[in-house]
Amino acid sequence: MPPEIDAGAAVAGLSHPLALRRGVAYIRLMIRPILIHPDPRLKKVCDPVALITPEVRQLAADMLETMYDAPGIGLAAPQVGVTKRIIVMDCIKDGPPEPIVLVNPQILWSSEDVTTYEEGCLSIPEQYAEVKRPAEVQVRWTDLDGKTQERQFAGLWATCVQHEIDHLDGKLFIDYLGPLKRQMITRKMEKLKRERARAG
Ligand code: K1U
Ligand code: ZN
Repeated sequence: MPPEIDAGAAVAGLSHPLALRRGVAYIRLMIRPILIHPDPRLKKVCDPVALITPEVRQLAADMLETMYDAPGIGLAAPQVGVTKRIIVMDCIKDGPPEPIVLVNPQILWSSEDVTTYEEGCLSIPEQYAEVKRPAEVQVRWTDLDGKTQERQFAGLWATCVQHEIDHLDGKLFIDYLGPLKRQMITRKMEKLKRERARAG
C-alpha cells in the first residue's frame, strides 16, 4: 500500500486524506501469493458475493496490498485463489493513489470504439501482448459499504476493468491470442513454475 493511503481507509473505499480519521476499523494486511497460469482456479467462472462481510473486506484489503506490492494496476480474487467476484484496481501512474474495490462488477455498456493496449498479467509474469477491447465501458458494482456504484471507464481504466472482469469469468488475456502464441506462453509459464518449485 503506498504510504499516502491508509489501509483501513482504502478498505472502506476512502482514499481522500480527510477520510483517514473517521474511525475505520484497522485490519492486518497480508500479501497473498499470486497463482501462475496454468492453474484450474484461473479457469473457473467465479461465484457472486452474496453479502459484504468482514471476510470480504479483509480479502479486498489483502488484494490491494498484494497488487501494490507486485506491482500491478489491477488484481482479481481468483488470482489469489479465491473464486469470488471481487476485483481491485488503481490505474493512477502519477499523483495520489486511487484504489477501488469492485464487488460483483457488471459491464452495462461497451463502446463500439476499440483500443489496443499491450497487456500484461500478474499470473503470466513478463509476457505481454496486444489486445483489442472496447475503448469505454459503463460498469455497475457493489462497494464495500454494500452500495451500488456506476462509472464510465475510459483509457487504461477501461482496459484494466475488462481484463479483471475477464478473470472472474475464467478468461486470460492470452485467450485473445492465436493458438500458437498462447501455447508458447503457456509452455514458458509451465517451465517457470517447475523452476520455482525446484527452487522451493
Ligand atoms: O490482472 C492482472 O494480472 C494485473 C495486470 C492488470 C493489467 C495490466 C495491463 C493491462 C490490463 C490489465 C497488471 O497490473 S500487469 C502489471 C502492470 O501492468 C504494471 C505494473 C507496474 C506499473 C504499471 C503497470
Ligand atoms: Zn491478469
